[in-house]
Amino acid sequence: MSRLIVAFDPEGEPLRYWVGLAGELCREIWGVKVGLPFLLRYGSSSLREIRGACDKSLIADLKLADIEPVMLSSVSALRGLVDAVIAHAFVGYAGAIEGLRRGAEEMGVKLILVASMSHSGSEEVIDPAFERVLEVIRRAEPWGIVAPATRPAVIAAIRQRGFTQKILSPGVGAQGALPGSALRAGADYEIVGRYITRSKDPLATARAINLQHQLVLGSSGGAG
Ligand code: BMP
Repeated sequence: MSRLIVAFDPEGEPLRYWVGLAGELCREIWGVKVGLPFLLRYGSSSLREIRGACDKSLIADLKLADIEPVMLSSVSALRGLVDAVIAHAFVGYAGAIEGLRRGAEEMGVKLILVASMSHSGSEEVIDPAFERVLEVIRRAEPWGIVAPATRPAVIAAIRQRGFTQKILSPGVGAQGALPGSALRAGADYEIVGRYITRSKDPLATARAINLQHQLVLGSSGGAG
């Protein structure tokens, strides 16, 4: 099973470019992550085309950070189109993540919460509240947690505190972390965007990352 999630962050390409890329990469990836750049450009119905090209996990990276009913309204708009949504945990449990967790579950959408981010500014506001953010995540019991490949110690700290959820790590490639480094620290999946999507040969790059993952994990980490 591949541990690679490819991030589709468009810069003006036509949708068919991404649909083609999804098909090309499908055998090499665990899933595709799309965010606001993708959804605002192509609309949520475009997700059906991505799914048609590659029936792997589809994650909507909405980075939700709002009151419960508004976050639930966003998730509901993507119901049946995606497998999971990403929300910020720093908004707190009461009135926000508590209801989001319950509502997402009722809609059959997995919830992934951000514990810490990959850019350096995460250390300004989010990381000083790390323990409190983790407390929200502990109460919510989401399916997955986002933690940065750029700071593997954060991933290790989450594992040390006993979290058994899937950890998804962005920051590999374009942001400097080496393929395999987040898995080594305890992550389950590495999220890779530009390093693959802007490379001359995305398929070869994805294969090379999977090879690196196999080296880190042993034979269980292969493509599929
Ligand atoms: P890239 O590999 O091109 O740097 O893209 C990283 C992807 O992961 C982007 O889609 C971004 O929104 C996402 N991401 C991130 O870079 N850092 C975080 O802390 C959380 C993210 O979701």
